[in-house]
Amino acid sequence: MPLHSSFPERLKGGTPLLTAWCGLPDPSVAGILAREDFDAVVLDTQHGSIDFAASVQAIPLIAAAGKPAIVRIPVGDFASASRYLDAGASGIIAPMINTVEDARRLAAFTKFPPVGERSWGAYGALALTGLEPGDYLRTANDLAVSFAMVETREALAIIDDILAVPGIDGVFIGPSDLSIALSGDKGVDPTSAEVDKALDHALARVKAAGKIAAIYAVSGARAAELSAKGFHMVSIGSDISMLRAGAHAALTAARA
Ligand code: 3PY
Ligand code: MG
Repeated sequence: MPLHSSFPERLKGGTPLLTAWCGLPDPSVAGILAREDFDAVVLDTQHGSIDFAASVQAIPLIAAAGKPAIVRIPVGDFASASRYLDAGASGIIAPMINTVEDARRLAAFTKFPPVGERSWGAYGALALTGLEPGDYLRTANDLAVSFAMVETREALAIIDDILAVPGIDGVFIGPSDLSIALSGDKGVDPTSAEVDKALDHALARVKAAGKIAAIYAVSGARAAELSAKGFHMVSIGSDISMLRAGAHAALTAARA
């Protein structure tokens, strides 16, 4: 039985999944956070300092905690998406998908033929899933989730076209970049009323397409609001922000 065969199904199951968000360079951070009550762990190789080798080490640590690992790739680095899936990632988040061509390239690198053009070599994934090569080839396109990030005005304007690309399983909203774009590049406020309005629109379009809606939340409280709106997956904060918040709380208590 594939380790995380239930992940794409659980995403659509009605209960929002909450993920950790890791960018610190040591894979043990992701492995440790996977032991908390998160449903999955995201490795952020776009803005985090975690690199390819550390991410590939983190994936089995996350799997050992019984959780799916999802990797955010750097902008346009679609070739690494295939490599993370080969290593056993259960999902890919691709930032700045602003054209239908971007979405097609993401699908090409994350899905096997006939949907895409992913090349064979999923050795880590075979070890983690326990599947025979033929069974993995047959099921892989449905085992891992490909998220196109919508975080610009351009992407919002063509969200239906992005969602219509075969192999794109869902949309992941980047509310910070979106807030910069919607403010006319004047500021960053991922919880602004303008962003909320855009989120409601994007969420409705994703649901109409029958696909998965995911988003980044700057805090646990914001994650609760976004879950209540109906997002299927909400990523909370980051390892650095949690470390800082923990340090702040401990020092405030100690100096009280
Ligand atoms: C954004 O909010 O722009 C993101 O990419 C989430 O980290
Ligand atoms: Mg962003």
